[in-house]
Amino acid sequence: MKPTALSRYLIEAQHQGHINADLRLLLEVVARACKTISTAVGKGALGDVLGDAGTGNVQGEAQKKLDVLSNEILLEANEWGGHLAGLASEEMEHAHAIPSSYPRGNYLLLFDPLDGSSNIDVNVSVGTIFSVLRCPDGVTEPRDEHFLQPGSAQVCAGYTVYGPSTILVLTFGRGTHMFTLDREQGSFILTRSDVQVPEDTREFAINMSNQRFWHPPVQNYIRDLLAGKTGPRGKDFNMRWIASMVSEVHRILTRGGIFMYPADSKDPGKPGRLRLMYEANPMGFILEQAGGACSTGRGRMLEVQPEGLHQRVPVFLGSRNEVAEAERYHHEHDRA
Ligand code: AFP
Repeated sequence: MKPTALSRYLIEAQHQGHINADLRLLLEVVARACKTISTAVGKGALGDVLGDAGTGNVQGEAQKKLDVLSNEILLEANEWGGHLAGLASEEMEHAHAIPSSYPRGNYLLLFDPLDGSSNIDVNVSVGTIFSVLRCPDGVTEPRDEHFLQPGSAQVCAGYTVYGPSTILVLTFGRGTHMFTLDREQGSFILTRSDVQVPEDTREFAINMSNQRFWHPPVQNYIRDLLAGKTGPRGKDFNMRWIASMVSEVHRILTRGGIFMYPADSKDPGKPGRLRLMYEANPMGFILEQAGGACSTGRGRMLEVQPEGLHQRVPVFLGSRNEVAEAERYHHEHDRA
C-alpha cells in the first residue's frame, strides 16, 4: 500500500464530507508551519535558537528564543490564508484578529507554539499544540470572549512532537491519527490510524517534587499507586516525568498511562499549571477520540466552560479506567 501523505488524507476526508475545504487548508498550513518549526528545533545551537529571548509572556514566564520564533512562524503562516477569523496563543495576551487587509474565514485557531520549552536547551522533545473552533456567526473581529467555547465545541485538535522523529497527531472527531514527517520528501506520512489507548495502565506521570502541596485526594491516590502490590491497588506502578506535556501524551497514546498536573496549595490562586484552551482541551479531544479520557479530577475536561483565554485547570488524562480511578478518589473525598 503506497504511503498516504497528509495532503491526500485530508483531500479524501473532504471528499467524504468529514471536513470542508477551509479546514483542510487550515490543517495544511499548520502542518507546514510545524515543518518549519521542526527544522529550527533540529538546528539547535547551529541555528542560534537555544537559550532565553530575554522577554516574558503573559504568564510571567521567561520566553525562550524558540517560543518567540515558533509563535511568529505560526502567526505569519496563518494570517493571510483566508480560513481564519482570529488566532490566540500562549505567547500573546489577547486574541489576534486577522488584519482586514487579508481575507477572513470562519475558524479560530488557538495554539501553544512550543510546549515544554524549558527542555529545549537540554535537547529533550518539545512540541506544538493546537485547537480549532468555529468563529461565532456574525463576528468579524473576534475578541478574547469569542474564543471562550468549551472543549466539546472543538472541530479539530492536534499536536506535533519534535523528537527523534517529528510526528503530527490529529483528530477532527473521527478518531486520532499519526503522521510522521519524512524529512527527505518534506511531507507528513500516515503511520498510525485510529489510535487506541489501552484502558488500563501501570504507569503514571506527575511532578513528585510538588507532593507536599497536593490536596488530600491526590495524596491518597498517589500513596496507593506507590504502595503497589502491597496496597489497595494490588499491582505495581512505574513512574515517568518528562516535563513536556506533548511527550507525556505521545507516550500515553503509544502505550497507555496517566498524566497528571493537579491543583495544589503551592500557589492557591492557580488551579493547576496547565492551560485549558491550548493544552488541556486539545489533548482532551485527542485522547477521547483514541478511547482515553481527560478530566479535571472531578469531571470531563471538554465540558468546562472557559472563563479566560489563559485560564489554568487541574489535568488528569490517559487510560480511561485509570482516570476514572483518580476521579473516584476525588469524589470519595468530596463525599466524606
Ligand atoms: P514549559 O513550556 O514552560 O516548559 O512548560 C511545560 C509544561 O507546561 C508542560 O508541558 C509540562 O508537563 C509541565 O509544564 C512541566 O511542569 P514542571 O516544570 O512543574 O515539571
